[in-house]
Amino acid sequence: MPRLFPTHHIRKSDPAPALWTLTTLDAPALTMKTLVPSVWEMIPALHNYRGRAMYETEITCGGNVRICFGGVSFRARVLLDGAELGSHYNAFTAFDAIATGLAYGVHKLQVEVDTRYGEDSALHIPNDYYNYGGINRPVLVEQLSDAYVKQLHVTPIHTDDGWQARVEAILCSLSDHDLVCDVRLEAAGMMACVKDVAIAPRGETVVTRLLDCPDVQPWEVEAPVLYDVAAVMEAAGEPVDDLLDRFGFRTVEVKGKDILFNRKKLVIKGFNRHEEYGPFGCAAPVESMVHDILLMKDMGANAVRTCHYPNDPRFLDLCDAMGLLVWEESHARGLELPVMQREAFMPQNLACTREMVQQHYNHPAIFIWGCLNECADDTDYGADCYRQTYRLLDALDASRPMTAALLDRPGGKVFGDSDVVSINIYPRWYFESSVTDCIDKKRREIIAGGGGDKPLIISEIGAGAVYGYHDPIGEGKWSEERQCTILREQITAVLSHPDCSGIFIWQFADVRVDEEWAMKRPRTFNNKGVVNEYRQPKMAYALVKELFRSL
Ligand code: ADA
Repeated sequence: MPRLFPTHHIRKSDPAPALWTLTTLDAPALTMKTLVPSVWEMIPALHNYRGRAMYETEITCGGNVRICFGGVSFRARVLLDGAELGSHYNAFTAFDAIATGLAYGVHKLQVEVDTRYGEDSALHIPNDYYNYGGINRPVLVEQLSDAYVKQLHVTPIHTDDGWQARVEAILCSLSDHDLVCDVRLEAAGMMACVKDVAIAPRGETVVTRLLDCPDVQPWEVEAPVLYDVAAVMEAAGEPVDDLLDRFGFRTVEVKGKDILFNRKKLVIKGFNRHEEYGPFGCAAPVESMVHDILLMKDMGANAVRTCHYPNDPRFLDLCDAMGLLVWEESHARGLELPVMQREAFMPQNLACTREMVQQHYNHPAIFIWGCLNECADDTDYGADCYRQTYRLLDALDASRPMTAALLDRPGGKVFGDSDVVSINIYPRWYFESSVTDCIDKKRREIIAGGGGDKPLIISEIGAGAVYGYHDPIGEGKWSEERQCTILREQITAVLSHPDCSGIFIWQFADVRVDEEWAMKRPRTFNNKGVVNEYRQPKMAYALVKELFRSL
């Protein structure tokens, strides 16, 4: 996927053409040129379009061609020269489609995109954010040899003698014959050569080595030191393929009620951030990602939560490079029991969770995995879904803790099942209670539910304000003054509570919501941002900056 540094020296990997032709397949009928990546909601006639569209372009290539999509929102069917090559569900994870033995020349690439809600879509439902349509993340066209590095994972390990890196590469064959190759695994300047690795026809082989890495610096928020990791394949002395990435040396542990980052107690001062920017929707330009990180850090934040889905790897690259911890979570928000019981739910939830961890494993900034925000954890069926998802997370990555932001309601059944308990609370906004009383009440429920000995994160807390609406006398709801008064109590209470490991403010920026939510959401936006959808600061910006920097 397009990253912010080179990921290949050997493999030929180019961006797909930027201009595509979009044709709607439902009313209103429209054919026009558009930019990829983008969402069709920025086209005036399609501002509220929910339906299907065909995207079309031409690519010049041949041999083994791998087309990599960073994200298509939210159902995709890929066709090459009219024949179906692959399909994918979910806007927020990458996928590929591979054609082998293609004649060299110009080929027609089409992607049918579909945003209609339906029984077969359990994760994209009308929600308190907007489900956009389009090819929302970049597309790459790669030319592969008969074998390629499909995945490269590196795990930093801290021992009494210093740092090690466990490097694991998955090598994949596109050939009908047995292949043998040599593989070089490199991390932080250290290297291991593995000779004569056999890959079965159309099969995969996993190669793993543990490298001692002396003289490396740890990755810290204040000093985010990154190192290169690579897997390079050769056959008969000739280069075949390579995959490069970046990583950092750091540890994350849960000890009693604390989260330890590089063995020091972590206090989270974070924001919830939807990956969305003004008219560009969920195809947020990379420039806005840098700007968002600068704003969050300016306010004194050390962490961001990617509510409620995996983010663009370029945003994660920036967090790695600029020093912002990430709670990355798989896609789900507020799915009640009937949605969780849909046939599609668990396969889609587990697929998204698997793709997230596999694709983003190396980012040192990610310190915790999240899943299933505010789903039906108070039911036996729902609790079982949480447990299955936790089991998958644990199997995919034992090196990071996991959690889920749970809804503030009685009867939670999974407090004891995650490494960290996280809870979303809105005292003073949705109900009247002092913030401290609300946390104490929640703590009692968590203790009763078996999670009292774990760290507790307040994963959401906040209040709404319509940008520019002032009421200094009455501090009416939706005024910037009211938002400040509530946030002041919320942030102060959470950060001074002895049982809390930190806070993620809901939310960084205002986001568009689905029409179904319009009656509860002025402007059809969730207005709890401390900046609006164009990043214009509300009064709360200065308040958060004052509190995050002083508490
Ligand atoms: C929930 C949810 C968020 C948002 C928030 C709110 O906690 O997780 O997505 O909807 O409430 O604004 O009410």
